[in-house]
Amino acid sequence: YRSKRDQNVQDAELYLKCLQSFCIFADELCASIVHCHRETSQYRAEELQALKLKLFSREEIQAYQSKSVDEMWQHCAVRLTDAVQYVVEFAKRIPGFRMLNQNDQIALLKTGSMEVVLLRMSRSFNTENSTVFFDGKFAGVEIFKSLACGDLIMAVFDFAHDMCALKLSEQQIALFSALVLINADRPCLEERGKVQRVQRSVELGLTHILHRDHQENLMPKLYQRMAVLRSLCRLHLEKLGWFSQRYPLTAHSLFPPLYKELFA
Ligand code: CLR
Repeated sequence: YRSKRDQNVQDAELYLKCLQSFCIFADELCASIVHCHRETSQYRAEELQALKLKLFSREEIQAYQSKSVDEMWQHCAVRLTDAVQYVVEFAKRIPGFRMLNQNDQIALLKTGSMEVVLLRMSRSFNTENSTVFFDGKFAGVEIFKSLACGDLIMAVFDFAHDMCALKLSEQQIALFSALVLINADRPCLEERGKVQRVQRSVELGLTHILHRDHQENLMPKLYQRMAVLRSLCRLHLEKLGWFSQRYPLTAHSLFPPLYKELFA
């Protein structure tokens, strides 16, 4: 009886040790992903908070609305590519991402970078008046009128609104962004198993901080949002296809190379 009891005590100790080292691992992983997110977030949360009252004037809005379709597309493609560049930098700094082979890194960025940009948009979004930080001030949907893709813009704004309602912390956004990027279900992966292992560790990290924040109930909601992100990006690609057909010259020679490389 005694030896059985000793065995149980030993097992329990071992279990606690494992749990402890797992928590240290998860803590370190989270801390490093949060750090990468902070370093590459383009605008700091406090900075955005301070700019909230800077809105475009009626004249400025009219100036955007009277741009031609291809002029406004080009303008937005440049802004979008800026934002994508920060996401690429974020990805490159995630410890697990660097361990993947180059082709898989590119495949993940091709499908995930736009999703993370849209996820990050919720940080730059003011729900009180449904405006987003764009070109140095806060802009409503009407600014994007001349893009001629109102349905995409509405869907993107709705998504930002819904994301804000979850009131995620910067740490939760960081881990969620990493999970959106490192997704073993993406097409064209060469070493899917490796991606899956990295994905699992990020998932564990996210679970860990949600547990710590007593917000485990967020997990299913975040998975729902991932599906919405995927459909938004499909819509973005559809619109881009439509645009390139109509304005092949702009799409071919005036869009930023990175934008073309990732989305065309
Ligand atoms: C995302 C978070 C970044 C800053 C940033 C820069 C450009 C913004 C982007 C955010 C959100 C989406 C955005 C974009 C410019 C144009 C684009 C508002 C806030 C809209 C959705 C139009 C897309 C047009 C394409 C079809 C060309 O830190």
